[in-house]
Amino acid sequence: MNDKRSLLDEINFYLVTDSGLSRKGTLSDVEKAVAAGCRIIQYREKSISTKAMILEAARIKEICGNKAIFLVNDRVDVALAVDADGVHIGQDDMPIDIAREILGPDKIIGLTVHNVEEALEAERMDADYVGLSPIFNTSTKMDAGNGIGPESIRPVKDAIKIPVVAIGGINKKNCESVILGGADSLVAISAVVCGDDVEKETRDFIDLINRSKSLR
Ligand code: 3NM
Repeated sequence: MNDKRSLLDEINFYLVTDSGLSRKGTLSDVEKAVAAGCRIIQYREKSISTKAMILEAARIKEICGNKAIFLVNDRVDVALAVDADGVHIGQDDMPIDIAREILGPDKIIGLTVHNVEEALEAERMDADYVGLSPIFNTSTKMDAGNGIGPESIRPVKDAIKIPVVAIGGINKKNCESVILGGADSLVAISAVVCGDDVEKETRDFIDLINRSKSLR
């Protein structure tokens, strides 16, 4: 049993890296987010060689230590190479049953879903959590499509037992609507890594999420 798995019950703010948008660089962003109390990091890198990814992923794994879950976006091979805690995959990435077979029962697998049907299927296929997207319009991922709105979270949350992580266009102003909408956790990429102070932005999000959860 992967003891990091228990951290899944405690996740609040979820950092996804983006080297294209980051002002201070991926490693700095991860360090600052973990220092601020972020308990889950997803390394999402589309622009460097596999070798460079493995070197960077190994550093991120060290930074996360026992404090944060460390997942790799899409690349099951990179996750295995550095013994990450798991992967996050999209609907068009490696099919989840194959990823599970390769990674084994202890690794964490998150799957992106867009509606209740995909969420039910994700749970049936043994996903550990779902990423529901995109909640709002976003320019960070060009092919994300139109925002489904925070009111789309509750039906998904009520349909499944695994955690629901909201992503897409989330900022400090609309964060409360996402948590009150039923999300267990949320990702905000541009709202955090485009800022000057990733540690402060992360702490602000964690505070906002905790405060919004206390209103539910
Ligand atoms: N996936 P921001 S939206 C990585 O819809 C990602 O699946 C999405 O960035 C999806 O917080 C997205 O800056 C980017 O909007 C989210």
